[in-house]
Amino acid sequence: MGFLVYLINVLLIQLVIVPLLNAKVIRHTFKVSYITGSPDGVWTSNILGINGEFPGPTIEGHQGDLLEITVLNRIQDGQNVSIHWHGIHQR
Ligand SMILES: [Cu+2]
Repeated sequence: MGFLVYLINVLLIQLVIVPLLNAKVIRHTFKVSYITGSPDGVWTSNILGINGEFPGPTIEGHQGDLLEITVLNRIQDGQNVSIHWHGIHQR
């Protein structure tokens, strides 16, 4: 029983406390607008880009970090914009 408590404490510290102590706030500003591009490599057309790029910028962080993303709608014809992410576990 004593070893199990020790193991749980070690895991708690390593998986929860240490990441929180090293956590950072990572801020990005995404300006969404039309750009000219050919994401399929064939046809060039107006596509939505972020900060003039497609695909958008890479966001890097570590467990426990807080991501603060400001999205500015700069779509020239006044459309609404929404952002979502794929491929990561989010809370
Ligand atoms: Cu999607």
